[in-house]
Amino acid sequence: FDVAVIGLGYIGLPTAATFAARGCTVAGVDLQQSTVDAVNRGEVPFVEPDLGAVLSGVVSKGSFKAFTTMPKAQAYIIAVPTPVTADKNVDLSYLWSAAKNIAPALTGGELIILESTSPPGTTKKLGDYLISERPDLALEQGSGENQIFLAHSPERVLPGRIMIEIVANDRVVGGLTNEAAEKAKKLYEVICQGQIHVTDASTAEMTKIAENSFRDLNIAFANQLALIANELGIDVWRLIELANHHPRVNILQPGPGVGGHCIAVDPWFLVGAFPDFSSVTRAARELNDSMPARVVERIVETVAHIEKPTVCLLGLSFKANIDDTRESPSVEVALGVAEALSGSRILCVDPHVVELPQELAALDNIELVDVDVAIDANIVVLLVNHDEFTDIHSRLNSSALIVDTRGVWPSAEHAELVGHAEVLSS
Ligand code: SAJ
Repeated sequence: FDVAVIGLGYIGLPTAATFAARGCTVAGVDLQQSTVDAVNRGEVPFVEPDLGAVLSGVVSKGSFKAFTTMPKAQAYIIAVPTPVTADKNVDLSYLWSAAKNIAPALTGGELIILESTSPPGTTKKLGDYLISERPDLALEQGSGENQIFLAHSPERVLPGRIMIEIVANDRVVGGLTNEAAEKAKKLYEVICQGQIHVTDASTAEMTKIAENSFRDLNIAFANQLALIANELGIDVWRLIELANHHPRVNILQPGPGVGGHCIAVDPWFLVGAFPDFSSVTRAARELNDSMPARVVERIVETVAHIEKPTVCLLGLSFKANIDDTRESPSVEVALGVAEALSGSRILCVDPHVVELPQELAALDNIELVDVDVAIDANIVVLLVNHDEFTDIHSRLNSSALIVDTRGVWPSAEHAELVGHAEVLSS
């Protein structure tokens, strides 16, 4: 194969399909037999616009095939998860398992690219690991036929826009050697229409972590403003809108917390590696992590006068217009409300989600329902700004209590905590 992509998830599968669509012969590798089977039928096991059409095209053309075992390839792209553990330490077990499987397939001359976001120094560790498994190979420039080429090229695509951004975005490519970086650049030129910036591996690793830590910090600042605006009785959305008219200010939006596998995870790589120099990053992370509990508190306070209120939660995914509920602040809010209001019915609505995530399905006072069933609840909480929810405001019962954590619905008279807690009429 020209390229083997290891990890057929949200990043690996689109990457593999895009290389195959651009004329490469591509192998996809995943430990899950069910994922491999689905992919070989041309089916995408998650929701991502436009991926299905590209995948079924390359599978039926025969330029892409998935395996559970490691094939031989000229280039290996590693796109496995690099999550954090409960105590916020990086878990590189998927990476080491991929590396263990790649090592015996190498013959010398291969390019190995780490795409997974990783703490600084990981690409070097990966290279050293491969050489420890295969002492007949070498990393150093000028080692001849036995040389293997290690590079880091962090993915930067936004879920929901992956098939566009994988081609259009600029890429950063960092090599353990110049030769490795140049080879990686050449490979990405096959799919990438953006600029490809060449650097060393550590800089590339830090670039990705800096981008996501910056976004987390900016969202934390917005959330901090929401808490302060609540104390002042002013509208945080209006406040941010006005501040953003300044030519050099661009504050992001407050919300019920930061979810997903990137922004809520990657800053911990910095904190873990450099605890003495990352107090700002840590504070931002902790503030964002505290938001779901604050939303739960707001909901509980708002319905305090109602016995066994019915609660409608709009949105379960971690952000708008996607189906991904992993690390979703909405799921945390639902769990918190279910615990705090144990005698109540909690009705979750999400047009993109077909079944309750496991941790919610285990509870007996939570249901996933159609919006028409939930709309008459005592309190309606907007957690995700899915397009489908934009106009629901006008259909709500006039006595419904509303908590809008995303600032989507018409501005309330008083902004409270995160967004508006507004009594339409009482
Ligand atoms: N969020 C807010 N307020 C905002 C923006 C986002 O509360 O103003 C929340 C979202 O609701 C969500 C979370 O933050 O819960 C993260 O969403 P996101 O859209 O900011 O980012 P992701 O996780 O979907 O994708 C990010 C992107 N990184 C940056 O924009 C710097 C993407 O380009 C990366 O490729 C991706 O992380 C990744 O894989 O690292």
